[in-house]
Amino acid sequence: MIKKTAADHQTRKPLKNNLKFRHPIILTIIIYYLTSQTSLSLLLSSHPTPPPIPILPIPTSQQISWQLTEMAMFLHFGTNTFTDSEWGTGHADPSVFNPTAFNASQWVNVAKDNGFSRVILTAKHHDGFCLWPSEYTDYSVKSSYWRNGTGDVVKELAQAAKSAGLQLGLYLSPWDRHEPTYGETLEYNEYYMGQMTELLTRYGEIREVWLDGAKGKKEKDMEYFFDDWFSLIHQLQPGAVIFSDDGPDTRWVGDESGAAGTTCWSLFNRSAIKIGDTDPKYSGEGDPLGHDWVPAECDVSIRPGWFWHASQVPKSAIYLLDLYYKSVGRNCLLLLNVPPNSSGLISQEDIRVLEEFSEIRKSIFSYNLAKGALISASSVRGGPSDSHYGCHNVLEEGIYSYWAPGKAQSNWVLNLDFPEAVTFNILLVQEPIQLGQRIIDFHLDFLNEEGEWEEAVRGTTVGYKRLLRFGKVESSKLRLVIDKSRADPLVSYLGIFEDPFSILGHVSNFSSTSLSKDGKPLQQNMYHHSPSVSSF
Ligand code: FUL
Repeated sequence: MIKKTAADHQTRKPLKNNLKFRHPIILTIIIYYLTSQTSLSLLLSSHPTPPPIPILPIPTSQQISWQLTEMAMFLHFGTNTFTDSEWGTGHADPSVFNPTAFNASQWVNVAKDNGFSRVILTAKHHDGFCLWPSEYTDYSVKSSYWRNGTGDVVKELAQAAKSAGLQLGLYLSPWDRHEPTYGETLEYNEYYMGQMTELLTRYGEIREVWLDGAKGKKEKDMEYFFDDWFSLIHQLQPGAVIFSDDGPDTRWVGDESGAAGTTCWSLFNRSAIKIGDTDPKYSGEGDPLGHDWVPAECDVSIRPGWFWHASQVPKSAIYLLDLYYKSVGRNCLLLLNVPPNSSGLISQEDIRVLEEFSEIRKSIFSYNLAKGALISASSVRGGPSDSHYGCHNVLEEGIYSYWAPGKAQSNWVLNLDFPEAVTFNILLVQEPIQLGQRIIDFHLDFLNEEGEWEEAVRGTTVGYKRLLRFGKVESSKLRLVIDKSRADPLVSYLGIFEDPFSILGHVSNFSSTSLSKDGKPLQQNMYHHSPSVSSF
């Protein structure tokens, strides 16, 4: 009989114990390896790594839904359309308002067919004329000949937008040059809130309320009860975002040219701004140290004026493309004004430009060249096998899937390897803004013919969407490098495109002309505000 030795017993012990007792160094090495991969918990339990902690401030669900719409169409329409003016005096006879071919469905279809998911109407502009039959004044459509005084532009637009599945926004001008109570603080605030209540309770869902601080220089002084207005709006229309110089939900970008700063944070300090007295640089760039989430909206008109004037022509599609890069491509919403004419329709020359603009965008952005690349990352949150945060996510459109690097890394790189060289001049980067805006500095490198990394473009801030244009590059290897970030950077979408339309440095040459029906350039007349008044 062979006697079992202590050593024999030891060999039958599980490997774990064996190692524990006989090879503590090996065990230490294994534990070190597992923990250094930050995936120990994943290996021991089958739970995935949870998402990173958001970095405050973060957007509300209304702000996210607003941002996802990217482009809205502004509709300036009213007595000014018929009197060839911009800032009506408030004394135009209501009978001038008579759009003989009015058709709100045409407006909505033009918007929808050309990529706009929201329309915003001047329910009341500074002249005080109301496009709906307000009970608080006679200065409205009910005193016009249009539809024998029974018409309601807001109602017809609301119905048309609803049937087409478009969101509706309304502009109710605080400055009112007709209303006799204007200047009496309490009375006018009551009047304004009464009108706001009519607009927000009669026409179904309103997704944006737009108000500004514009006012002529020598006009009556008065205080607006903004806090009361904002509370009322949120109470009556919880799904709406409020636009003003300081938000609360979306801020004026600080100019009316349709362009944001090349650095553009959705972070902002509302307390730093007074409505009607903005600092264009602060509003255009936002504030990396801001405590409030208030992304910017870029309002601009397709024509020189906000209202339709027979003498004016629209900007060119190439000019609008430039604006798109400078607004949507800089983390903002583009609010493009397309003023209906005096017959009550959007003019054919504007429609032609919008169609061309839409075709151009489709032809540039319909194919993301990055989809043909093999993508790898410097690290992945949860380890290389955690598919929740893998770099493949950056090719899935939208903001809800994203690449996240491993925790506590100092270099953040996404590599793109193409089977053969690609030619491109546009970079698109998106962040999952629901987790906060993070990226501060980034750049794109390509491997040049000498086999060296060369910088194609460098940028500051990403946010919801960042588009960068640069000179054409041909290469089969690229890398996106995040140089600086407020927290671990997250990338939800990465795009590489070729834009044959934008000739850098030449875009503004297209700004003053547009093509007429016969293809001849039309001359654009710049509209100037009357010298006695100033625009905000
Ligand atoms: C400004 C107004 O003064 C202009 O007339 C226009 O409505 C523009 C969108 O906002 O504040």
